Amino acid sequence: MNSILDTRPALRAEIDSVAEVAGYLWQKGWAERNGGNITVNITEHVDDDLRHMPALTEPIAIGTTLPHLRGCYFYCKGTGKRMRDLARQPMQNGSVIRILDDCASYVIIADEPVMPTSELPSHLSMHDYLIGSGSTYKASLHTHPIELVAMSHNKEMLQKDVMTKILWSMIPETLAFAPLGLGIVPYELPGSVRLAEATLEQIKDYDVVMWEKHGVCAVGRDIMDAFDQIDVLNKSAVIYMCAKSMGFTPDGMTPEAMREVQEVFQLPKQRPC
Ligand code: 2HA
Ligand code: ZN
Repeated sequence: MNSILDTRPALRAEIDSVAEVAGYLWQKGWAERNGGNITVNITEHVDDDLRHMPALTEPIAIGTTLPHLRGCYFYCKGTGKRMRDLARQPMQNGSVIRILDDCASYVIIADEPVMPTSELPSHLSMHDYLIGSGSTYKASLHTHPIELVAMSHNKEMLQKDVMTKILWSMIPETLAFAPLGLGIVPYELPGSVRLAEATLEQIKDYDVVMWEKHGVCAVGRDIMDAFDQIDVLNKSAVIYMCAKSMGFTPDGMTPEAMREVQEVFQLPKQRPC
């Protein structure tokens, strides 16, 4: 079967990267069954042929109105689809959608009418915010990283920036490569507009947010960047958990050592160490 990727190497490279990350999510045990979702803004790769491509579906409501998304195109993981399948066949387990002029609905254009992720309201709300704020970020990723989610089952950890400071202090790289830390979204129903709204508030200040007792959601320049930020944060969660299971609470790097990393790496300092 023909694919829109056949004649578009830049778009193919983008989708190959999505497939690569989907494989990592499965290997890490962060993507049981259909867990997690990915959306990437691919508008920059859209040519006239794609723009005029007939829709495979009737218009479908997003559930919210997102004014900055008019005429944008997204690759979206399919709802109910498995990351481990997407890793091999991204265009059978995801699809490309076009946002319509009402900014409140979309159609699927390629390759197959695979319905997009159940978390579409959250993902598209974040993309709308990113475009509106002039960000160059293109990707959004939701996944279920085991140790980070375990930490969210504790009230103290859910206080603003408590988890961020613990995770930063486990290893210098986490501070360097997830320099905005981890925002917190109190528990909301998966796929709900309430979850989307709460996520949006946090994504203004953080690249990665914790959905309490569920998973994390990250935005990034591309899908690899979003994945890397979650990966370094979860690495710290694993170190914290290993120390705890050896019977002690880890000391963590000192505030001075962390401030030195912030200075040397010239990191943004919205949150003091
Ligand atoms: O797509 O992870 O939050 C499956 C989910 C919903
Ligand atoms: Zn989920």
